[in-house]
Amino acid sequence: NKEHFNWDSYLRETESLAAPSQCFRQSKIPPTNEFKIGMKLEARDPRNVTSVCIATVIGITGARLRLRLDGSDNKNDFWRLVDSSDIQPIGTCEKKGGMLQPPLGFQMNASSWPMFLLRTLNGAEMAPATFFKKEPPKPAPNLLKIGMKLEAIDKKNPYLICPATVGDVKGDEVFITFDGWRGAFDYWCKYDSRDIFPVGWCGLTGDALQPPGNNVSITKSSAKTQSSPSKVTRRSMQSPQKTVPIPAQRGKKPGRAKPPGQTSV
Ligand code: MLZ
Repeated sequence: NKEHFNWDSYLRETESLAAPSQCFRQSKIPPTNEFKIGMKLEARDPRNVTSVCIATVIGITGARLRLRLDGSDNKNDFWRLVDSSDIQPIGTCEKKGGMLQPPLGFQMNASSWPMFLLRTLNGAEMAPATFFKKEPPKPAPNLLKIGMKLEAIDKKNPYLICPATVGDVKGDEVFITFDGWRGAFDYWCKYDSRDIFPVGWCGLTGDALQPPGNNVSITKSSAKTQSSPSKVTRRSMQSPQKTVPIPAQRGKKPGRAKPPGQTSV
């Protein structure tokens, strides 16, 4: 199941087009990730977005950081791009007249927060300001179109970036459908979401792009489609665009024609 996923052949096999990079709120050249594990920074609490908390870098993946809020548990890790506006150097909050807050679910008595904060920051390795990159601007209008391919974060498994297709567009909202997963992970988001990336993003950042699932047909953006009842029932229920079944193995090369195998994690 470690077959290498290749966008070029996948786009060809699915007769689909990659969404141009201007569609995304991502820098054309991904920001360099200079962070090191153990470094501390300030981060907006994802579960309580009015709070700015202390976070520790506990993992590095491509242009993203795996973060854990100090004083929280290990079940609520989250991932942020190094050019996310949700993170900033230690001291930023205070400089702006704000106060660092305990994370939602702070594991100690609330009264011990001031001392906890002091001890947490004392002797901590703080990520230098130069490691934080400027968030790219919003692209002007929504240029994403139904059928375009992209890479998107699986919100149910946010460490995963997966091949996806624009399933629908309504104004500034786009419906992200995950190739080969029968709609189970699909979601609506704004076109300028930081969770969606152009094709090739993971290749550039070194993040691992998941292969598509093999649960359903490949979504195809071209108009032609077959629709015998058996094929129709295999279609992704939430995918409005035309689909074709995964081609059967061609010739003698086993597995070449179908999308690379995926792991059921
Ligand atoms: N193996 C896990 C993760 C699936 C990830 C799908 N991403 C679009 C599961 O089956 O739930």
